[in-house]
Amino acid sequence: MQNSVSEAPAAAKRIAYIALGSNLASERGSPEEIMEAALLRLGGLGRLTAESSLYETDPVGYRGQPAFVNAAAALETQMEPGTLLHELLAIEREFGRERGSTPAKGPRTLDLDLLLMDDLRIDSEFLTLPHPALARRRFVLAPLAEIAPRLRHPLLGRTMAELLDALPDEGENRILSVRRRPGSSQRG
Ligand code: PH2
Ligand code: MG
Ligand code: MG
Repeated sequence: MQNSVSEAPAAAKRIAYIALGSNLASERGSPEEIMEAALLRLGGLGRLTAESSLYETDPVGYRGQPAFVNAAAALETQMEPGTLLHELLAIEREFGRERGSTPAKGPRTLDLDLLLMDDLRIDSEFLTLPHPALARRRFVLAPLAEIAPRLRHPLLGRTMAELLDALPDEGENRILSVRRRPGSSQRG
């Protein structure tokens, strides 16, 4: 079809997988309320095709902090990876995230990590895809395997369900509880 207004080809749609985490209340409410609000907000960036349950998890890396609430979401978007990352960082700030004044891996109101975008491989100063720690962290893999069990890791060649099975459910990687949400399921 001819189109005299815009001749630029439409950008490809990709599925981005995003990890969410919170272990600090803010004026937006408790970590659970922050997660619900953040999932709604992510829907403003594209089409949310799947949202996981909420996972209560032991803190990994920096022990002296409250348990986290973690989740994962799949977002269909035409944004380029760098643009999407920029948007995720802006949403973290909207939700009261302060970088710099707080310890690395310490308590946070909202953490949004870009895990995968289709099978893109990126290794830049700002963004690494797939996320390098993805396969080591149960708090990331468990919600991700819930929404995308058959999704294959572009470098490791194994599915999310297989990678999760290979991780011990003990020590630092413990999941304390799982709370199903009305929106949680595999979709699309
Ligand atoms: N995030 C961290 C450090 N440790 N532990 C859990 N359980 N969940 C997280 O989201 C998390 C963490 C830094 O991003
Ligand atoms: Mg993180
Ligand atoms: Mg982060």
